[in-house]
Amino acid sequence: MDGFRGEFIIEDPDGYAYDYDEEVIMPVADWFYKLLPELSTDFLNRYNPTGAEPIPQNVLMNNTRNVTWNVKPDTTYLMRIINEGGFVAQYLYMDDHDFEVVAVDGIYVEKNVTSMIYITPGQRVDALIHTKNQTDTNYAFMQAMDTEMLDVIPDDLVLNGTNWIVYDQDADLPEQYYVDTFDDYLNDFYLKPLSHTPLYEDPDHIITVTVIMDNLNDGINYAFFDDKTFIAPVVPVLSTVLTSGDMANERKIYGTNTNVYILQPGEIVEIIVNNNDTGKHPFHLHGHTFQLIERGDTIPDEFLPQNYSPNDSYVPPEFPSIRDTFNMHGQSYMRLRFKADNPGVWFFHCHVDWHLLQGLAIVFVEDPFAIQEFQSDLSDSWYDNCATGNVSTEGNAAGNMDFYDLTGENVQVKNLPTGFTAKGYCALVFSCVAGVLGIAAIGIYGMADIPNIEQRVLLDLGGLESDSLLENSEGEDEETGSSDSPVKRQNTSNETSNDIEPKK
Ligand SMILES: [Cu+2]
Repeated sequence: MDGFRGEFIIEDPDGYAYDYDEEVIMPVADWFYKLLPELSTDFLNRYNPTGAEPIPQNVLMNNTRNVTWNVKPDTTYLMRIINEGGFVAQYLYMDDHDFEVVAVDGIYVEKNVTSMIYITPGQRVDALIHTKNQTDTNYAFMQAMDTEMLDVIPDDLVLNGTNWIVYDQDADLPEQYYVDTFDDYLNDFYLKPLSHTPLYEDPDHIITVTVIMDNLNDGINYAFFDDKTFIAPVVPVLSTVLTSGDMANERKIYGTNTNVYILQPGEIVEIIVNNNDTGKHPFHLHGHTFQLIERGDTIPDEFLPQNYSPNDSYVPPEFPSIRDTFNMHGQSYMRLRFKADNPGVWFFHCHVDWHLLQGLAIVFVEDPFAIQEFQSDLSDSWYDNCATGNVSTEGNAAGNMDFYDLTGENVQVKNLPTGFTAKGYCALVFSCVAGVLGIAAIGIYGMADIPNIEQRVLLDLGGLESDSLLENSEGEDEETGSSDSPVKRQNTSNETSNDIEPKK
């Protein structure tokens, strides 16, 4: 997020599936003026109990602002769009030009023409753009933040960026281009892979998890899958796989908060993610692409989360959309399937970096014995890195060679206590007593007689010299102990009453 990044393009050895004339790489990102260490310290903090994410200040295209993309007329460009940002998804749209989406996350799809692309952090979209057969007009190429992901919209936030498709470098650059709605973006659920890979039917292994954002006893707002937030183990999971021998397929050795699921070779895995949070989450899986079987609609905040119900009749697409980062709507759910055909240790996590910091991750240990077979000899750099970082490379999640002994593992802090603690009861009792005393005091004061009432009325009506009353009323006030009677207030506004000020 702080800018140490570049684009890594893997060419198809068989050549690109669609014809084009020229290729451009167009990364987009959000931009925070402060660096991550400072932002994350303020974010994961008891003084931010709601877990409000830091808000970026700006949007970038091609790592800058106001890009001029010089084009040739009547040319087909392959634009590789990558959201390299850490948090906010973006809408992309152009004046009088269309995107022809041909691939997402490295998966070719049947051509889809759209005027608007929605791209979350971690997603990649390949689109063909045909330039016009003219050379005298330039066009705006817009990017806009998905403001629904922001808790607040500060005044200084730049919500969109204007870039230009430049046919003539001497011609004017137009003003920004407006759209009426952001609802018309291409829905990636309906993208049909060019491979026509059929639906994986009848999953062998169903993993159901629920996303929850909640506070632990340190007051920090964490992200959970069910009741566990991800915390990195003392020993990297891959090291535990490689040093645990026959025990490598036992989930327990990977620790309590590593959120490990063991996958068997060749099985069809279905992940059902229920989102009990109101925010959107772009979920990303390493080592695989997955099929999006079902995605629930957006549920407005005022309604309860809608979890997946296996009893609802539903027919998945014949050729489901495939990619490695799917966006899940707030308070909704989605179902993903993949085949466990790639042994490895694979992270499944939200691609919003803030949510990953909060612990929104699962680790799949896929076919651990195959990993031992194929990868038993890691490179020197692996061991060097671990040594430099003082990270142990053997043992269970706690670094113990007795693999069932997890003493010393990294675990989440205690839950916030449910209900009242002793301190809470004390505070409640004292608050009640103070409240009762306060009401009683008002009652006693309100029922009390007002001394010298007739004289005071006369004074108000100008029928009495104030001195004669003041002598009296001071004496009265001392008796009742009250120094704040309404009558005296009236007197203090009287020029002749300065002599009682010190008493007030
Ligand atoms: Cu998230």
